[in-house]
Amino acid sequence: MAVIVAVVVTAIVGILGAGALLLDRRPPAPAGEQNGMNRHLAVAAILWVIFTALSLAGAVAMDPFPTGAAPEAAFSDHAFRLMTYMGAPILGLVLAGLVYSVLTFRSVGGADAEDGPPMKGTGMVPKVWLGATTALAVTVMVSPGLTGLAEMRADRTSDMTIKMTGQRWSWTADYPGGITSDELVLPVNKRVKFEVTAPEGDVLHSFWVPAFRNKIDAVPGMTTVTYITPNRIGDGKDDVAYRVQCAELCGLMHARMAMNVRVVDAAEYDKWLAGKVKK
Ligand SMILES: [Cu+2]
Repeated sequence: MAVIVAVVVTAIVGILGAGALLLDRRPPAPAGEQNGMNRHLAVAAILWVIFTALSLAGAVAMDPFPTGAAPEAAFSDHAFRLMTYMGAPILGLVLAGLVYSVLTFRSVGGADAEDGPPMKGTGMVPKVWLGATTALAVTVMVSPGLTGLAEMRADRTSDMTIKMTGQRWSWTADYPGGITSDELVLPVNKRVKFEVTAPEGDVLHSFWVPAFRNKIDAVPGMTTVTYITPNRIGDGKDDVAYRVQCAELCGLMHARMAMNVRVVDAAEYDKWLAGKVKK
């Protein structure tokens, strides 16, 4: 699916670029110069296609994500991949222009260091480019941006609620029944509603578990809500993706503002909870 999108995007950019060149109303250059220019553009266009294909191949092959331990993680991974594919033609274009210019137009020997002739006006190219890239950016904001967020937030049901409080520079997890913990233990495959906040007079923090991807701000005196369904057992001691990490620069110990996360099976969760109650 994403590959198809990438190919379609490349095609659209190519067609718009060609259209911009055709619409270019600058007075034609002398015949010899024009032929040279056409050759340069032709070689650069071929390089563009090659570099775009290489970038796409790299984007398809790479696996940049930490462990994903919730269905919600799939949304951001999908959006990340999509935008990487859409960025490939841009990277290809920049590389084509850069590499070709460096190889072809470099000064040789004692060539003079004077500026070239000034360029006046660039025709329709910048306008079409601006229009095309704006359209692409708006498209991504709407889908998967807004549609993905709406889909992710549609399900407001949950099996349990945990209150997360972020304060300089630690997290506290409050479970139902007055249980407080300095470790976030979650039963696998249970949908959790996180009510996230920070004490009055504190600063902004952000609740983020890399394995779940999503972040939500912890705002002093306000409660923000996010829903996660952990679906893979894991422990922050073995995999750093399982940790609550503050994701909003909040002062000196911001980087250390972390809490261990453990996703466990139902029996282990009950055992842990019973141990907490006894204390
Ligand atoms: Cu913080």
